[in-house]
Amino acid sequence: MNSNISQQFYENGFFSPVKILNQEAALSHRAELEEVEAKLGPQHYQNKIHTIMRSAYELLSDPILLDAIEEIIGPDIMVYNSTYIIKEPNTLSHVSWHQDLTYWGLDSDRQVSAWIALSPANDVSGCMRMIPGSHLSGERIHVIPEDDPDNVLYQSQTVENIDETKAVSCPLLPGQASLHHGWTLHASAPNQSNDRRIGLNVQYISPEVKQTKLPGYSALLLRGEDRYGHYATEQASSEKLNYLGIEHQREMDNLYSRIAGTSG
Ligand SMILES: O=C(O)CCC(=O)C(=O)O
Repeated sequence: MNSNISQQFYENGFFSPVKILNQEAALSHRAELEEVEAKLGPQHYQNKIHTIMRSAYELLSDPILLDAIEEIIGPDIMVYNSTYIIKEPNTLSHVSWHQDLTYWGLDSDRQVSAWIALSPANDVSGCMRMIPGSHLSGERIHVIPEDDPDNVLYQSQTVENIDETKAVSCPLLPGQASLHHGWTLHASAPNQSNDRRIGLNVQYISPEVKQTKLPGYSALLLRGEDRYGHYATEQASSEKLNYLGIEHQREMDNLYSRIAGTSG
């Protein structure tokens, strides 16, 4: 474990890579996801996926990852959301330059996002790119382009005129993760490889952080204590695939897209 995670994170706005699992273990998590996809159809961008998939919960609660998160936001850790972000081989799917906190409705930046690779993420497959230090300048203006159907983001929100010569790629092997701050400018290009680019995106918060846009959102305590009670409680899936939880997961997915799918 790298002891200067927090220092680098707050200096650069991201830290990468954190080595969580070996490649074999990561590939078995990929196989679990692909089994679920064979049963339920595509799982790209399904929010709160850890409430129906045990594998997603195991990944996001991995102790090595949580140790890194703890270095950044302290000992009380909740998971606010998890979603697979999947770019199919040789597709145009991409993510424009943006800052997460612009549209999440959180009242504090005591949060961190992790992106856990389940397949190789690199410049060919469209790994994440970050602008170092961009979190230090706070919120930037986002525009909503008329037409960008291949943009993964709900509203294709985009910060324009980024000096891409400053961008740093965060390549990851399966089983590695990157961590980024909610004000860090980041983006990713299309997947030009012949394999799927699969990542589990996880948002961790400290329990004091409030969601200010819509009531009723839940979160799950992973470590430490929740002394605030801002969130409805939720259960992690105890089964490979929790069929009984699907309806609730879909409701929460819908609520999440109403919260995060509008700016402010
Ligand atoms: O999956 C990607 O390429 C981008 C993900 C992203 O924007 C995020 O994790 O905040």
